Amino acid sequence: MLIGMLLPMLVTAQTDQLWFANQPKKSGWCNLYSDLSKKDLTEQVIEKELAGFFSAFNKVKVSSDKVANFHIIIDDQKKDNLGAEGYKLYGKLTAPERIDYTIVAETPAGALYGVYAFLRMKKLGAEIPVLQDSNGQAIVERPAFQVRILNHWDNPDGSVERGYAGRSIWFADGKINFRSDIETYARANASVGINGTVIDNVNADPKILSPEMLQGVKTVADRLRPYNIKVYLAVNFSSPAALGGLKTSDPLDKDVIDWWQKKVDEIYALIPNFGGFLVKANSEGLPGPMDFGRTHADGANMLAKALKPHGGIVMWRAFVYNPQGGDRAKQAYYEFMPLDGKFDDNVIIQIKNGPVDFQPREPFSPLFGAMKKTQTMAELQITQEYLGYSDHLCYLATMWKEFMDYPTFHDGKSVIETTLNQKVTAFSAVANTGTMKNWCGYVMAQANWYAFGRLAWNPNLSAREIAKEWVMQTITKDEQTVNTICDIMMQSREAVTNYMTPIGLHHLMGWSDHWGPEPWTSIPGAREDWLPRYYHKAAADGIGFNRSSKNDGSNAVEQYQEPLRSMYDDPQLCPRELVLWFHHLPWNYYFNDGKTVWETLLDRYNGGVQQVEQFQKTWASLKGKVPELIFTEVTKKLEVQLDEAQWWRDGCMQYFQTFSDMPLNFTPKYTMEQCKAKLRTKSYLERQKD
Ligand code: GCV
Repeated sequence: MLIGMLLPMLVTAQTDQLWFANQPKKSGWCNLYSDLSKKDLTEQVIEKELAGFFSAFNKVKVSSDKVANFHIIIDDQKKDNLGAEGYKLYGKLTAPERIDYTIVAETPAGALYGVYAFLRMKKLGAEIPVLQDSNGQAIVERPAFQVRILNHWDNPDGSVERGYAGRSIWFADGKINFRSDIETYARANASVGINGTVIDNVNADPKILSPEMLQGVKTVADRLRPYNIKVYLAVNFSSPAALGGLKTSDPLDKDVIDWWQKKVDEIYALIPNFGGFLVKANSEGLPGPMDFGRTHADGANMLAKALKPHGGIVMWRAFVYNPQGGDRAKQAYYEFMPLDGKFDDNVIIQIKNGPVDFQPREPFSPLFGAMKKTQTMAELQITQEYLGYSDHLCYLATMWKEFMDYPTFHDGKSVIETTLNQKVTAFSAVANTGTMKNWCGYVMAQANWYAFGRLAWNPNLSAREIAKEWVMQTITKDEQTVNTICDIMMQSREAVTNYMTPIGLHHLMGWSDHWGPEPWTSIPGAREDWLPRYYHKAAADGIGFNRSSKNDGSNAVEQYQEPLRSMYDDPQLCPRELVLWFHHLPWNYYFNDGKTVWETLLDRYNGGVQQVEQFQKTWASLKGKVPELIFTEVTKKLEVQLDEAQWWRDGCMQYFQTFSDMPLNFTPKYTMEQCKAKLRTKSYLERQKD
């Protein structure tokens, strides 16, 4: 009992240390014998990690049972087929009370991941198998994806597009200027298996490729390399003209091809392990091959050919839409499907999870599985652009798992399976880091970074398992408290969806800053597909976007494989959670549970608010059981979250009521006028301050 009470106090709540915060006291001894050469920088990281964990650490020269009790074996023969980043981990009883550990890998990177797995298991109190002989059941792990990569939307001036945790961790004043504690970032990534980072915004500044900037990028690459993290750059397609002074950036122009080739060679001379390019082209006003009458494939392949001799790849984004194109949700499919099979083998098409834009809930993008002769990868968003910024507790792994595991009915594969078994495999997410001391602006937002890495390594892990791992490493190991926090985390995304955009509503948020409810927005001259009314279509006759095949619907359902197509096409069969995504329904339309659309909306909006109230109560019960710093931070953030949940409910339901003319069943905290004024008074930039 006494121990139980003391435990939380022993925990140091250094949330700037991310999931290394809740470190156990050092104990035990480690005499490390390693096959890795002393000069290997990864070897140095391994030594540092082990020395930080054990109370006595030595390097030994002989792998003898008497001396070494921790062995790192590099398996040149590749007997275990571990691949470039896999590892095998086991313990062996070598004397009574003495277990020696062995990590086998083919590369230093594999050994590094083995060490992080060992440390994680030790910290979680998990059993490392102890073998009688080396043929027993060791732990053998290989990452599911080759490229497990963060996308930073950081600009050279130090701002972060959709960043809610301060300024850029990479840039300031037009130059590279990374956080002095960047090793914490590297270590955190490596510990969950993230092995790539695109350090600049996809809305790329051509200057990123200037010689001065590249010198800076090299310093970043050098710092991350020991942690097996490669640097990639997002590039602007018009760089040959904008930076190189050429007359054109046409991908079939010989001078343009030469320019890119020289630029790529220049990069590799500085950064031999450079990963490649990420490209946003012909999207949201950015230049691209279509400006020159060429295709996405022409553009991507031209860059791919320049990178190929060095082993680099091109991640070409499929986030494209234009106001003339009809239903925005259909456009990426229209543009990319005709190009299926036309991309080089070091090009991979990077597709956002949903067909619109990282909304709290979307169906999966129909491109997954449909592009059968093209390599594809998913792009998730860790930064909570549409999910309450770094103010709302919203554990995203449940959303990602829903997406990843969804059946596409293409060759019997789930969404995520359609991106495996390719020559190049990758999994990406938009980072939520910034200069704030705790990196993410909210300790609970760190869990999403952690979860992305873990899922990129192993998509079969469950959201709850990952939450548990994270809580135990970050907050507490007390079982009951861990479970309580996990319960909140597991419900949190559904709560956010309920009070923001339930049953398939989407894009109701504020103009430009994407914060707060603004279904009423009307900006003179604005693109229709940037306004909420384009998406909710609330009117006297009902609400929702008709994407069905009937009654002049956009027929977006046709982009899905049967039986999904028929299921989405019928409002009674369509999952309730997506029904207003695919259907425009009368306010008094009855679902088969006997509730109308209006009643269901009331239930969900009220339910979301009540869920946050419940989170508050549950969290309050943890006082004294979690570190005070974290207790206070979450308490304060939940107050903000509740207020904003009420704001969302009040704003949306009172606005919809102007069309439905049906009664509310709650007393709003805010009038319509107050809902609108709130948006104007609380500045988004203010909230971004460090
Ligand atoms: C980086 C959305 C965001 C933009 C972002 C874009 C993209 O539109 O609001 O900030 O730009 O997606 O993913 O390219």
